[in-house]
Amino acid sequence: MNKVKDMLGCEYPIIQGGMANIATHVLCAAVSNAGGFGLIGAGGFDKKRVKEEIIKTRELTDKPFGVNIMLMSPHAEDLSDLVIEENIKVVTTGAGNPGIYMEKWHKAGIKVLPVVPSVALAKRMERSGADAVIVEGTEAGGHVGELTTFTLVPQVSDAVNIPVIAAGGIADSRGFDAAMMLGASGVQIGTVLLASKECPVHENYKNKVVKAKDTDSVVTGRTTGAPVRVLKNKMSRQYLKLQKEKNVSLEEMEKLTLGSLSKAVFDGDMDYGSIMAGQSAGLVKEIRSIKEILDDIYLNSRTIKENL
Ligand code: TUI
Repeated sequence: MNKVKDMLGCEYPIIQGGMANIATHVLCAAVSNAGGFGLIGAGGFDKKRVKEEIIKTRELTDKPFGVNIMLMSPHAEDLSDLVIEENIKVVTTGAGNPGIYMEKWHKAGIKVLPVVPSVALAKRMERSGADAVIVEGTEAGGHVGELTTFTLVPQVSDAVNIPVIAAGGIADSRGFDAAMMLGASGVQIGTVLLASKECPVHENYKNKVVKAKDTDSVVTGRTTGAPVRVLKNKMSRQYLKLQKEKNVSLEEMEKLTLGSLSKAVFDGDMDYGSIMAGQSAGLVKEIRSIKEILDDIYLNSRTIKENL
């Protein structure tokens, strides 16, 4: 018995990260079809686009899947209605507090799994009625908190009574096992999925993840209040340089990052694109199918094989 598998109705307690611009119906359906729990990453998409993604996902899989809502998006409110209208059963959230939507989502029978970067927020989410928390360490890619997965997961596990799903730095069965030992009932993965055959990112992005070594990621924006982990390139170096200079406006910083995720994802611009990826890129050595990746994590896990 596993609380996460039971709650989500999937074969493996492995859920896919939200991954703005990347987690479309293609990735979502591939993860769900491989036994994990796929999600459409709404990112900055509007209601119409996310609805199309939901429809297309349903054409590709009859397995359960969910929607990730990035709460900094200007469309978050619209999307909070869309998931009800479209009879979505699981919502994960990122980059904010989903408290204001919790009641209507629960009335609609939606399970709510917020991503949290601290014990305080995990406790607040439990009080607001969250069904589980996704505890994300700073090893993760994209928008991150300060604490590591290794220290945060056991602290949150001690502090809440709802299931804990560990995220940040997990790319293989060793990470999965470590997370389970720290008190998690499941994991969320993102970076390792970037290097999959099915992932709809530019080949340059996939190859950059495969080539990355342990020290190749960096967090930009820690001092401006928008910390984002990316793989190092000209853009990240320029950003960090500007960050150190006095009298550089936030607008100027934003100009640099504006549209930069799309540049990396769609155009394969590895110099000026924002290559969001986590520290686990250093663990990713080849491009595999999603099925191979999920089987490698779950079927090689000692906690599963030896029933620990
Ligand atoms: O959300 C993520 N990762 C993301 S979102 C994203 S899209 C983006 N693009 C450009 C700039 C910024 C974002 C890319 N990656 N992960 C989940 C996550 N949530 N990490 C940290 C948090 C978080 C932070 C603060 C969750 C809640 C929170 O609450 C603050 C409060 O109390 O309201």
